[in-house]
Amino acid sequence: MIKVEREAATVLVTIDRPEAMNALDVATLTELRDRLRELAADESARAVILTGAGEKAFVAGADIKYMSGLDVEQAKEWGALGHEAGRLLETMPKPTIAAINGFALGGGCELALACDIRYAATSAKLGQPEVNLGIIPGWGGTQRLARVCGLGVAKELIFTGRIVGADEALRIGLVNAVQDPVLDKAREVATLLASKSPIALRLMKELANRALGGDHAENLAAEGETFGEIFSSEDAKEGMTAFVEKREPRFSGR
Ligand code: DAK
Repeated sequence: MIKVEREAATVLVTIDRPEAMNALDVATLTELRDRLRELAADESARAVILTGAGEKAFVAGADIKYMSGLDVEQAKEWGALGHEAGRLLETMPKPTIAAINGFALGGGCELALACDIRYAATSAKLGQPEVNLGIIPGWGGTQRLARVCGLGVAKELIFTGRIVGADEALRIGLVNAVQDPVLDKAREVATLLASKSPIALRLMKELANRALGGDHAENLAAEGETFGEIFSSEDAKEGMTAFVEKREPRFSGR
């Protein structure tokens, strides 16, 4: 099951399937996709944290027992559902933060990779062990791991299926920071982000998502255009006026 808890403008989404180390079956992944869709459209939610219930796992992957019975068409549908959840985390117009406790393997690591920012507990263990099952990462792992850690690191990890601990994950850039309790760190940053202009955050996320693909010159032109347009927002006026008046800004999202 998926728990959604609001704390002011931040939202904590918890994947809670303790009997299987929070591994994702169809019901859990569908529920996660549906909750993420709602949060993407909900303007009162300004930052989203994704975590796994309990101490042992963020998400131990796609449910292997379920996957073992799939035929080609069913596997493609299963892949598409995971991709949809990942794209929502990656493109929803607000920051998404993975708070990784324990195992984040296979589809679990891929969901974390789809988030904008990743924080890990010292207990975190991350990797793409699909190769050991005779399959490949199917929810973005062959693409996003390379975007986050570089192609050489990504190829080593997906080819070998090697699991890395929190310290190595930090060293290779797979996570942004390691801290216990990891939820405190995620909440602190989510609260900070929720206090910033949601318009600026949305536009920065859109532009940053283009940084590693497409035409560089076009992407820079899009940045220039967007930079100009943001000057029509109340938040831009408020931010710059507050600086001049030596006070804290109050962003309305308009
Ligand atoms: N699926 C189903 N059940 C799982 C599971 C998983 N991924 N991971 C753990 N469990 C279940 C165990 O079966 C066990 O259940 P019972 O046997 O007690 O009923 C329970 O959780 C506790 O696990 P263990 O007894 O094994 O606990 P340990 O502490 O000894 O070990 C572990 C924890 C996480 C190291 C171990 O459970 C493990 O290795 N789990 C599998 C990890 C893994 O390989 N994850 C990657 C899954 S593959 C695609 C779409 C998606 C994907 C690929 C392609 N397309 C359609 C293209 C994604 C693939 C994956 O995510």
